[in-house]
Amino acid sequence: MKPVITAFERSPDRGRGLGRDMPVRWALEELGLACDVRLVSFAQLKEPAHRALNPFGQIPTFEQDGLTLFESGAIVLHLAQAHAGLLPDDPAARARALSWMFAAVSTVEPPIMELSMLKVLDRDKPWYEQRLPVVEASVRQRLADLSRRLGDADWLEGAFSAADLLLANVLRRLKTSGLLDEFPNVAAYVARGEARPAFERAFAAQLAVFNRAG
Ligand code: GTB
Repeated sequence: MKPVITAFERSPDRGRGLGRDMPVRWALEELGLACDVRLVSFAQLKEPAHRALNPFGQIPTFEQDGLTLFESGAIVLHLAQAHAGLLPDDPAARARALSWMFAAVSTVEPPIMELSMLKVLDRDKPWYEQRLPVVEASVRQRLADLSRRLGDADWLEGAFSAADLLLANVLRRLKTSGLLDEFPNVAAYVARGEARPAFERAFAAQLAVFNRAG
């Protein structure tokens, strides 16, 4: 059976592909797997039927053959383990790729999300101008570390893997911040990810949802 994933009926990012359905869509496209997408409203997210799929009442979810998953990173990992093509065959390289997958969602993403949320929610706060450079500095530190590690490599562990997919997906959120431009090799890494045909198809699919909703 085709998997069913959930995505926002009307994404607040206005089709910029910043919702967490994006890495799942991207992974499915990389693997050449079709899926059905069930669109949910904010109200539906918090209803018992959706909470049965994701206890936190969030997108994305993944259902296939009786298996229900939540957390975009876990869904991408499941797909990468179940199908060849998104993780190295060599056990050590595979384990290193997993380190990077966890790093993407638990070490790199938190300061980036903090920066996004600060800019969206707290611009009017009296402490905003003091807090902004502090959070930007923590993002900049992660970018500097990534830049040093990446060097002139195209991808983290040889060929493109699920680790690059998750990391590039997380870094995309910085595109309008100006911070990525300070690290040209990291900016080029993100651009390489976005240039992949699978990314382009996934991006177009989520944009079509936004355009359809008007
Ligand atoms: N760690 C979880 C995962 O990776 O799956 C996080 C899931 C998550 O945060 N889902 C968000 C959600 O369902 C949507 S993606 N939120 C609804 C709620 O919690 O009630 C986060 C998101 C939302 C909006 C934008 N945006 O507008 O730019 C970007 C990202």
